[in-house]
Amino acid sequence: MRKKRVFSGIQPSGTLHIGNYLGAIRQWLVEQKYKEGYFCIVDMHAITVPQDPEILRRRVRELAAVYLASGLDPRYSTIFVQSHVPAHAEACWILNCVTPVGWLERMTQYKSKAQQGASVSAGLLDYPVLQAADILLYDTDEVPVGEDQKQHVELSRDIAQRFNRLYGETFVLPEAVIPTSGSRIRAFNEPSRKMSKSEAQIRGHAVNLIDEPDEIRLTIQQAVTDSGREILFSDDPHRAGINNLLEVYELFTGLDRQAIEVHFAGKGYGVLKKELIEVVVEALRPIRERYYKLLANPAEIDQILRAGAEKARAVAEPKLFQMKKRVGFLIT
Ligand code: AQP
Repeated sequence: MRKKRVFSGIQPSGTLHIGNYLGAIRQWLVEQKYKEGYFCIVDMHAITVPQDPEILRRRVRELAAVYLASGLDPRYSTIFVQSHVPAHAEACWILNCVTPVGWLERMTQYKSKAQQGASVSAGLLDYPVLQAADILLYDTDEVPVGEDQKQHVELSRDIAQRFNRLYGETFVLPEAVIPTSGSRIRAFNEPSRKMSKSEAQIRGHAVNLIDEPDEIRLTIQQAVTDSGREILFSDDPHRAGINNLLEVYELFTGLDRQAIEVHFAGKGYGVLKKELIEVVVEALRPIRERYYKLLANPAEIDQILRAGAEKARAVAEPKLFQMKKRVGFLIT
């Protein structure tokens, strides 16, 4: 029986925060030995909004270092850069031609980003079709992502179904795998919103994966909570700040919710913040240390990315060939 195929990716569009780790990367590590994982650095997605070329190039390597430092092991998982596998762009074009524009205009991420930007690129509208190409080229079964990506993965399924109906069975229908806890880590300075890479440099917004202990301390100490006293998990939007701190505590300690509530019974928010700081500092220390060691040797990172792209191409190209045949391209 073939191993379960897993595909996921992150844009090299900023510094990674604990939301990216808890919502996505942490899940990638689950059973990586027993699954066939493809983990992509989606630089083509990153340029759907303006990027500084030199900074983008640097961030691609940094993101590769984060993947590796977090525990992705190239012996089991394929780590590669999206633009190194041209099949993604070609497949995207073919899928564009079976995707109604109305499907794309309904995407909430597009709508909110289009409102923010002065000029909206065609690439931004097309973002989810490129994502569908990423996923479908690998006959992906599972797509481990945070909650904000659920709609895009569902669209990938819709596009796959439409292509299969028009041209015959070609694609596996992927499933989004969204963690029950940690799927939407909130901004520490504004708990009504999600923690976001593009805002991670705003003071107090996020704990970044490579933050120094002092930065982690400051961000958590200043985290916005409410005027209540009880330390309990809750869906109440007015208590989103405290719930967010508890979720981060839960995920980094691995304790169950009831044990956490018992532990903090009768204690104040200050105690929770103090303990959370210790937990997060210790959890991120080994990742930060490995990250800087890896970055000191960029040639080794590049070699891992080259080998990853070769492995990815070996899977993506035959699939693209099949797509081309199905739609009627002449193969000479
Ligand atoms: N706050 C979050 N909580 C849980 N998971 C999250 N993800 C992102 N934010 C959270 C998940 O991380 C993966 C990478 O997504 P991304 O590259 O789109 O990251 P981002 O932080 O959302 O980046 P940007 O550039 O700042 O995008 P916008 O502006 O759209 O927020 C995905 O699996 C995502 O679900």
